Amino acid sequence: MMDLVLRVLRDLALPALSGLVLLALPALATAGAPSVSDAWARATPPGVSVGAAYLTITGGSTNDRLVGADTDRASMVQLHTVEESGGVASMRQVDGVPIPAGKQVVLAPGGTHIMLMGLGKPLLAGETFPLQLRFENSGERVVQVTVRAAGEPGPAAPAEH
Ligand SMILES: [Cu+2]
Repeated sequence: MMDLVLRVLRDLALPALSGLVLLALPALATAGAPSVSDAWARATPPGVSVGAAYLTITGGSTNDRLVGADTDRASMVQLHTVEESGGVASMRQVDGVPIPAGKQVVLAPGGTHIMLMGLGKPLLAGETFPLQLRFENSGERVVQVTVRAAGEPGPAAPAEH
């Protein structure tokens, strides 16, 4: 198999070969990257300009960090955690969420979430929208976020907070 690949490569003209190498590099860079599943958000009522997105990230073959996100639906997107002090829960912006190799990290209501601020229009149950995630080591990736009705628990968060 390798012999065949080498023979094919040898037969290719040099420009085509360098093109192949350019194509192969991004694929190599993302091999073993974290995987993302169950991206969802709760529907927002009319007039409310903030929302949150949640998802499950499974660490790849090396440690990584979620360092940011972006979507056309919101003018500003931040990573938030929820902290409790004196019985009061409050949100705090963080500059990254560690994604240890092979470990599952669940962003869910009551905990770490992706805060969507300045929503141009409400998030409607049943629709989906693209969310771009930025990882420190494995780069950018776009996931589709499913909007769920306000009373509906998320796939990774059966308990209501
Ligand atoms: Cu928040």
